[in-house]
Amino acid sequence: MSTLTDELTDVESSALAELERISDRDALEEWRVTWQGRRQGRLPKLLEQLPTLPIEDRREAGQLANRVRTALENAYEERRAVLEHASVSQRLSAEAIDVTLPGRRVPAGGLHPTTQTLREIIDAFKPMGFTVVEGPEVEWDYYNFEALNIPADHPARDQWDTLWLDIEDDDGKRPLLLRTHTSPMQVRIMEAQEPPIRVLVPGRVFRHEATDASHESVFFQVEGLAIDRGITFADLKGTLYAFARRMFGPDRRVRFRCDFFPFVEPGVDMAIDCFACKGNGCRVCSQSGWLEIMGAGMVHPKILQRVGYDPDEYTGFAFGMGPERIAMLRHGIDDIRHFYANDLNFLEQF
Ligand code: FA5
Repeated sequence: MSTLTDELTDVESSALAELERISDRDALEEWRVTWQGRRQGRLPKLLEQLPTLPIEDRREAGQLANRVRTALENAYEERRAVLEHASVSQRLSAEAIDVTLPGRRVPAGGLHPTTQTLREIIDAFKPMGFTVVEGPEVEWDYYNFEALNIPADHPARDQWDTLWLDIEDDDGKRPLLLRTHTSPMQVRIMEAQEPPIRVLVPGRVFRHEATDASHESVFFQVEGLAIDRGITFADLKGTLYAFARRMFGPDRRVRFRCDFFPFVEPGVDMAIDCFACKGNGCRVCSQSGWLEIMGAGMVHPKILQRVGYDPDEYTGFAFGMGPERIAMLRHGIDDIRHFYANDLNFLEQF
């Protein structure tokens, strides 16, 4: 009898002392198995001896055994709660967010300067009734040259160094190329619809050129076309003048000089007075006081005839400009190659 009660008291104090020192959940589980484990636990092993005691000792030993078992169970639960709490607060402090730290910046994307300029050009023409149409970048020789009064042996082809594609249509008569300008869309639009026409055609064009500070081999153009009864050169001038003032400011002066493009007659190049030096001559305008911004002219009667319009009934004008060159003028950019070099130091300025 005395041995079992001694052993029970001994188990109680040893187990509780050991429990005090436990600081993690694995050790706690080990403790539970050692002392309380159903088969091999030290307390259950002692309890197995109870029925072997003489009947007169059994009651007292049974009460002690119950007390020890309850004490161990309570102590175990208490320790488990303490450890649980510690691990939660440990985790919370590990995951804590310092709300006083400055936030991380989300890098914001932006529109490419060419896109911004294209949109501004379009916005300047919109109030005058122009709508936007796009066309194919891979084009037939026919639309890029032939239909624009530039036959195969015409010297004007030299003006547009062309990237030819190694593909032809079935009868080998219509070679394909990467369009050298957006003017082919003039013909495609006139073929597809009747006047009145007022369209803008923004798009990428390609030239087999060595690049330099003002020439890219892949760049953008915006074509404009207006066809109706009674359109005169005065309309061309008035429209482009209104555009220049919307785009470059109300004080702009405009200059038209004769120029040659086989698909217009007469043809002009249009310049605005240099906004950097107000026409006095500076680095931006190469000391000339003027900035050339586009080619334009009255649509050639032969082209009107080719698409089935009567040139005595309908007339119109067309123009074509390079948005990168316009963006360069407006922002003082000294090299067109910055536009497509994908350098964020450049792009983030816009
Ligand atoms: C043309 O391409 C004609 N299709 C424009 C036209 C349309 C005239 C309708 C008459 C009627 P040009 O080759 O000059 O013309 O190019 C027009 C504009 O594109 C130029 O004023 C310039 O702003 C831009 N440009 C031309 N070549 C380059 C280049 N290599 N890099 C960047 N921009 C260019």
